[in-house]
Amino acid sequence: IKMYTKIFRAVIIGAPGSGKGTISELIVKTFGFLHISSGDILRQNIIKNTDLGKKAQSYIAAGQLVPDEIVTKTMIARITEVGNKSYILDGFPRNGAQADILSARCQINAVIDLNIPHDVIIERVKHRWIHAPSGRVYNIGFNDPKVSGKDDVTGEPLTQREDDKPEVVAKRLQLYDELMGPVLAWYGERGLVTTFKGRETKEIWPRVERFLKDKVNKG
Ligand code: G5P
Ligand code: MG
Repeated sequence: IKMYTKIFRAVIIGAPGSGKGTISELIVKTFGFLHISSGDILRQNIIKNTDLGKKAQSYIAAGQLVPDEIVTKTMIARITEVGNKSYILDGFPRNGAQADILSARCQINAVIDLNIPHDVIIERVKHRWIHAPSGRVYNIGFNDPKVSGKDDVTGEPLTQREDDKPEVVAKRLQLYDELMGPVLAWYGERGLVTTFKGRETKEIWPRVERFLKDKVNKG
């Protein structure tokens, strides 16, 4: 981790369940970047029943986007707080308006686009369990917790996400295609997008790792 000293800012983009959280966790372990996930931040606020959590809950449960002004304020505050550290942004920006605000605030060095077929995603999220306070993600049969139903680090109970119900997943997938198409095109025009296509994290991660090592070393 110590060998990477240049500040690097990446955005990870991909449909719900495409593995943004999973790949981000591997990036954290390998490169020491911070993982800034809008979904994790919102879910932590829901657990703590903060004002933000109260506002966000019904949108998330319905598979809709939380209003821009709420999310943008929260995410820009977090990015500002992080300051001069390398990070990976997961779940933000989520539409053209958010991408505009982000680009006015900081320069993004790379966009990692995970392209996973919908049939794979629909199957995966059925088996997803999370430790909501930390954002740690498990999957039965792929990334099992050491003790069934318990978080590896805290031993606390795991839960399923309210928005992982099949009908909500379908809505999230549709919304993703609608809103992120233009955002990907916008980043694409600026030469920032690298797409990683596949069905499994074990084939995608080595490619992402090589790509980042290359980018980070080149400076
Ligand atoms: P989130 O939290 O940003 P999504 O919908 O973008 O949610 P999600 O569902 O968190 O994305 P992911 O992070 O891409 O998916 O995927 P993951 O959790 O790593 O992997 C999915 C599952 O597959 C896991 O169980 C994992 O273990 C497993 N898995 C990974 N690889 C493999 C594999 O190779 N094989 C198998 N078998 N399994 C595997 O946003 C949630 C909501 O918050 C609001 C919105 O309401 C949104 O719907 N929100 C925002 N609203 C407005 N603006 C924003 N910027 C917002 N950000 C969040
Ligand atoms: Mg996630």
